[in-house]
Amino acid sequence: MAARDRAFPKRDNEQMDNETYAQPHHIEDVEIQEWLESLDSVLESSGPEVAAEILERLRAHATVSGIDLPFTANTPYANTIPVRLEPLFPGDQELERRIKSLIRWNALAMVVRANREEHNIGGHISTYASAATLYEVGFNHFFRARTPEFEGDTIYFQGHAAPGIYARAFMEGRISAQQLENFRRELKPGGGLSSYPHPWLMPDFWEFPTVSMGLSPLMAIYQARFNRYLENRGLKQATDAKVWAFLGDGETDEPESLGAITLASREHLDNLIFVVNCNLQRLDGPVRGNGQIIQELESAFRGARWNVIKVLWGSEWDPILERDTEGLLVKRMGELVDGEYQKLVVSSGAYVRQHFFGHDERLLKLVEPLPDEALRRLRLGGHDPRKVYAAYKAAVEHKGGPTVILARTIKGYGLGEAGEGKNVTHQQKKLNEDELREFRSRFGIPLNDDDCITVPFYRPAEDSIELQYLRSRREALGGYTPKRSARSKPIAADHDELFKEFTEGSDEREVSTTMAFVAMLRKMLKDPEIGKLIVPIVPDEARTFGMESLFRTVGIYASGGQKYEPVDMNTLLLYKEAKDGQILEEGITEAGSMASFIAAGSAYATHGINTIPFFIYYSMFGFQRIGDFIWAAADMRTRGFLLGGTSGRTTLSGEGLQHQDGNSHVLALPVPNLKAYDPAFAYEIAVIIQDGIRRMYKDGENWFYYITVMNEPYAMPPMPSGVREGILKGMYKYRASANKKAKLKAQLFGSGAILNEVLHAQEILEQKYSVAADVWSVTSYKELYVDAIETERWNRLNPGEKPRVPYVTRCLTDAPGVLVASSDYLKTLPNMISKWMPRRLAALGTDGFGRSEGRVSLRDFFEVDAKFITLATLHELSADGKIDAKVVDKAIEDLGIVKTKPNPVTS
Ligand SMILES: Cc1ncc(C[n+]2csc(CCOP(=O)(O)OP(=O)(O)O)c2C)c(N)n1
Ligand SMILES: [Mg+2]
Repeated sequence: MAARDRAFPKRDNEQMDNETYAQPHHIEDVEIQEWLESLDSVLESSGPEVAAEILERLRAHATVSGIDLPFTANTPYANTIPVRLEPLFPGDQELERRIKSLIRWNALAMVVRANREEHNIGGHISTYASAATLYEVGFNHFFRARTPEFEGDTIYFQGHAAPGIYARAFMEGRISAQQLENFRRELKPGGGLSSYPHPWLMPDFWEFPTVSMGLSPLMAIYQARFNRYLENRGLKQATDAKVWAFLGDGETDEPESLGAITLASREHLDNLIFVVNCNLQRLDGPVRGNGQIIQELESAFRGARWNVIKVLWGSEWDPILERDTEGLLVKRMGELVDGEYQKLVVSSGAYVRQHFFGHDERLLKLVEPLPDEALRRLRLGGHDPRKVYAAYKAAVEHKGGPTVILARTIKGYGLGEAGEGKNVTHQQKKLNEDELREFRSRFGIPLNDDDCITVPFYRPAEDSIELQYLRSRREALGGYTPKRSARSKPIAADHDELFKEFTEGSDEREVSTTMAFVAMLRKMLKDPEIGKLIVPIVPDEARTFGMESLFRTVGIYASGGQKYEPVDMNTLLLYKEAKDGQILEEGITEAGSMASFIAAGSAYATHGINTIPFFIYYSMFGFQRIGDFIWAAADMRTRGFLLGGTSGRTTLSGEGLQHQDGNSHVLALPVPNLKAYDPAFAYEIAVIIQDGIRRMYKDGENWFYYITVMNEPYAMPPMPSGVREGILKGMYKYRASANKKAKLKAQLFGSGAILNEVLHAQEILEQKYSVAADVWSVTSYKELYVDAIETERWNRLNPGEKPRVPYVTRCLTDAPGVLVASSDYLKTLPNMISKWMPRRLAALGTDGFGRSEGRVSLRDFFEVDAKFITLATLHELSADGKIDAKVVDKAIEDLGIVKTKPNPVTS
């Protein structure tokens, strides 16, 4: 340690500043030598671990001593796996090359043919062309299928590579030539293939929708984590199954792509492998023309403690690198920016010699023996099966954390003049005759000059060695993939008993619908059949929703268990984390929580396990923030319940513009398989959840649910008889007017907490204005709307039949009087069903920006409270000529409505 004292001046006070170091200290060689020798002696006596520990401590000491040590998470621009550690390639490389070439051809053919058939139908050739080796090595050697005995690997295929995956399935005999012919034209007779991976459109094939860039990397991370959750909770056997996610290098710019990578390392997800196809290009041009995307990604992933494997150079480079004893070539490799590399791809061998190697005489010497053509054909790592195999093998064997493989490839590989490495290549869909012949020759496709320009699909004979080999490889890996099937055992019970208590009312006790839901959740968690299947998911809002008691009862999932004594150890509401904890407390990430929801809600297909996710969150941060994940969940046929908590623009008081949600029910409209409810009472929630569990998990229907719950406390009434069906269909009469004699009549519609305002208005109208009003609870405008448009369509297509009547129309056929609807959401919700109502509808709602105010003021501001509902009703009666306008004017005064108040829609 004497050496250390000499090398670093002692720190004698906190004020030491740069001046202390102003005179550069000349380091004598002998000084360095002493340091190196002491390290060597430690290495010899105590081994590399101790030596590493000392260096680490030294680094820490240097940092606290104020020494600014340069940091780099990068390794040289070279393959991570050295040649000497490369495993033998176990397959028949030549046969695999031939199979891959045929797949390349068919993938290209389906895009070219589709566009000949129908101009501009689209499709992508270049993505798969660059990724073919990455996939084929996986298919031939790594991707294990799902079998009854083994759950199989889970693979997220890059969306734009879909033609290649179809072309392989064609070779496997799983997809017909007719289907290939109808790529991107699913509606043609005989069916076709969807443009991208969509489980909704191809439920027996695709498992994961990946084409909205950035979603699949994040979903894959949470999927790998959820697999561990299932194991740690004893819901499935622990296996070495892997989650593979293939992504584009351009895709990594999406914030979701890298947004959760620290979770993967924190959770030690060695069941997770990312393969980033680094062709250095995206759609418009280079990903980082002026930089190096691979090095950038390496440092991000290494910084996040991932195992990073770079596969940059193919085997042809190995002998050259071996001759490079001074490390000049690797240095040169690291100097070029990606724009320069892209230029080399499209250039001749002579150009490569001059501009890459010509930089230094010594580099030129290294490649002197090679002709120009050989220089042009120096392969990149991602196109060399041996290098890719080595990387995959290292990845599947890696323990303790996730792996990312950064594989360098060429976008549009093999397209030659038609687009290889060119900026336009992403959208290349047409090849001329010469280009087709060149591609054919380059990949040895057995088609003559005339045949090849008709771009036929080519599949070798059933007993050809290619198909025999391909089949035998897949047999060895358990069968074909991708393949999707819903394979969980349906739940058996109806659970009437479980939900009964919630239909009985709260006996005047004031509770919110959130509290009611949490009480249901608590009870469901105890149920012998579904209890263990429930997956509560919350993004750091459990206390907001009054769920903290669940921490103690079912525990928060923590894969490593709880390593500390919680600060609230001795309280009833202690923060209990456990290896088999049930709650997924995700922290502040709605995207991550949604990815967990997707993993849990699709486990019936991925794992054959009926997990039932309940994801509760601040409703404003749902559709509005992570709408595309919800869309992906829908595509994936995800089942489960989304709970929009603290919802309602005027019901969530105090929070203001950002938090108050009057939007989510409108944003829920476009998701076709999502049922959206805005219930007012506990029994409505009980009916919806019970029925949802039946439909999704017993009858296997592909729905998922959005239910808004609120934090306004009020007495929960018992369930009136005969309303179950109405709750589910979207509306039912909750309270008829007691005054049968009144001449003035009205039908009032209310949803969520606003139903109470409507009930209050009912009283005012009866008592002060002699209007007999019936009150309806509208639980779902979306259900009413969907029923109406479906009925309308049926009638249009069946002109000779007795017309069907939409449910909303049937409800109101004999309902007299004016119609007034109010909700805590945009007025468009009631307005969208008004055309199926027997008369004109007045709609009140919360269009506009929220305010940080109390509930009473908010409802006055948005004009959805009892007095505005009363006013709207009187106004409608006046418009019908039933009362004088003066009565309305007087009412405005009596009700205390300020005519000059700000307009909520525009203020
Ligand atoms: C969220 C989203 N934004 C934009 C697109 C349109 N898009 C499709 S592919 C693509 C470029 C992909 O580049 P990269 O990720 O590098 O993949 P490559 O094809 O090069 O392998 C773009 C912009 C998309 N599919 N999703
Ligand atoms: Mg790319």
